[in-house]
Amino acid sequence: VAATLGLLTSCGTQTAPERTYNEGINIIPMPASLQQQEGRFLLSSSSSFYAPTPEAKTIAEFFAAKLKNSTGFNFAIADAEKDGGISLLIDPAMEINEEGYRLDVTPQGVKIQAKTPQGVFYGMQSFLQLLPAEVESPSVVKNIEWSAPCVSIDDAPRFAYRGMMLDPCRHFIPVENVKKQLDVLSLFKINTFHWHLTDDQGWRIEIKKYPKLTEIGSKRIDGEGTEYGGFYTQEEIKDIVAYAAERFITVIPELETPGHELAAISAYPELSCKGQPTTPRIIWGVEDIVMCPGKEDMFKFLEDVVEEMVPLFPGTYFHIGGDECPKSSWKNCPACQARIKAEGLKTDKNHTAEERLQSYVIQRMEKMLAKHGKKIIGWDEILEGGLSPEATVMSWRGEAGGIASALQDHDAIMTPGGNGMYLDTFQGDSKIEPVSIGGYTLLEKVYSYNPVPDTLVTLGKDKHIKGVQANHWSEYMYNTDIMEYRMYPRMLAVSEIAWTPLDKKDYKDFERRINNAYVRLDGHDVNYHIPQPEQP
Ligand code: TNX
Repeated sequence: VAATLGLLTSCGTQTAPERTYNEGINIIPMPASLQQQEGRFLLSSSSSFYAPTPEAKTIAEFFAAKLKNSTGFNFAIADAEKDGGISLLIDPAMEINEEGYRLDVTPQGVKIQAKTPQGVFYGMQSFLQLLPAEVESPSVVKNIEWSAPCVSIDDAPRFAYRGMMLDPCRHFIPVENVKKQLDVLSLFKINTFHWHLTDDQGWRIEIKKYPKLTEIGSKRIDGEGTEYGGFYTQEEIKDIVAYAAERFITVIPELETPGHELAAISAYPELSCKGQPTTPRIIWGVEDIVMCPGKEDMFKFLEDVVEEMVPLFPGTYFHIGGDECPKSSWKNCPACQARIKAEGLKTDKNHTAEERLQSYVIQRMEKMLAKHGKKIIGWDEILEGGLSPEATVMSWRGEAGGIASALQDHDAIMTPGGNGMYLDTFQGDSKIEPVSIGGYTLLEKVYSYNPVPDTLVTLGKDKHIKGVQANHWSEYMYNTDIMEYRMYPRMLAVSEIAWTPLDKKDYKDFERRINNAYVRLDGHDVNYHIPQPEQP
C-alpha cells in the first residue's frame, strides 16, 4: 500500500511550475518592510564575504560553502570591506528585534546588519531568496546570472516561536531526513523543531538506564505481520540538535506523560496501574492503558528519563505531552485512589478527582524539570485540573486552550487543528490524494490563519501568544515522501503566518512567490504537492 501511495504522489497529478519563477521579489516569508531600488547586484567568482566578528565568520563560512555548491565560486572571507562583497555585521547595540536584520543590496555590494548572529543568518536567507532560485541547487548550475535586485529591507518576525512538529513515533523519520527538513525550513525562518519522541506506537529515543525502551518499545508488529521500528541514539540526537543550532533552530523534545505511553509500558509493564504485559499499539487512536500516578516508581522512571534527555537539548523548553489520557484505569486503581486521598485531590465543581490527579502529574513534571532549569510546555489538556504555575500551553483542540491560558497570564502557542495547523489532512481531492487522517486543509486555509484571536487583543492579553506551530502527525505518513508531500508547500504558508506582519499578508502574491519556492524545494529534492485549480 505504501509503495502504491509513494507512486501516486510522484506521478500524474502534478503540473510543472511556470518558467516565470525568477521574476519580481520572491522572498518567503514576506519581510516586514521592503523597498526595491534601481539596479542589480552581481555575485561573481571574485565576490567575498566581510565578516569582522567570529560569529559572523561562522555564518559566512556556512553560506560560502552552500553558495559554492550551486555557483561553483570559491568565496574568500576577508578582513576588510570590499566592493562586490557581502558584509555581515553584528552589533549588539543595534536597536532592532533579536531576530531582526537590515539588508541593503546595491550594485556595489550587500550589507547585512543585525543585533544577533541569528538576525544576520536571516538576512542572508532573504538575500539568497533574491538570487535565482537555482541557488539552492546541490550542484553547479551553469549559464545563469547570479544577480539580485537592489533592495533595502528592514525585517523582524511577528512571533518569536515559529514551529513545526514532527512525529517519528507512528512512522519513523531517519536522521538524514530530519536534517533535510531542518535545512529546508531554515530557509523560511522557522526557528523551533518540536520533536514528538514518545508515543503508544513507538519509543524513539535511546535511554541508557532503561534499554528495553528501545529494545522492546521501539518495535511493533504492523498489519502485514512484519516488524516495524526505529529509534535515535543519543549521539544521533546530539548531531541533529547541533545541525539545527547551526541553522538557528531550537529543538524541543516531547516526552508524553501520563497517556500515550504504551510503548514504554510494553517495555516496563509496571509503569501502568495493572502492570499487565502488553505490546506497542499497532493501530491508531487513543490508548486506555496509561501510566500510573499512584506509583512512586513511575515518577522515578520519569525522573531518570528526564535526567538523560535534558543534557541533549540545550533549549529552555521541554514538552511533557499531557494530551488524551483516559482516566478509567485510575478510577479502579487503589494506589491512584490513595494518592488522590493523600494529596486532597477531591472532585470539585470544575474537575473530577482524576483530572486533578493528571494535573498533579504535570505539576510534578514541572518541578522535576525546573530543577534542570527547564520550563514545561504541554498540550491544552494540562489546563484541566488546574494549570501548573509556569506552564506554557500548546492549543490544539481549537483556540480555546490558548485563550484560557493567556487569560490566566500564561504563555500559549497556537496549533489548532481546525484552523489549518494540522498538516496530516488532505490538501486536494481525496479521490486522488494519498490517504490521510481526513479533513481538508487547503493551502489558502493554512495561509489565512491568524494566531492571535481578537478577544485577546481586546483584553490586552495578546502578548501571551508566543507563536504558532504546524503539526505533522504521521499515522498516514508511511514514508518520508508522503510526509514531505503533506508538509510542502503548506509549511511555507505557516512560515509566513509566523513571520510576516498581518497587514502585509497577501495570498495572491504568496501564490506567485511559491512558484519560485518550488524551484528551491527542487534543489533539496523535496516531494512537494502542487495545488490544483479544481479543488474540492
Ligand atoms: C491527536 S494532537 C493527537 C495525536 C494524533 C493526532 C492526529 C494531540 C496532542 N494528540 O496523538 O496523532 O490527533 O491528528
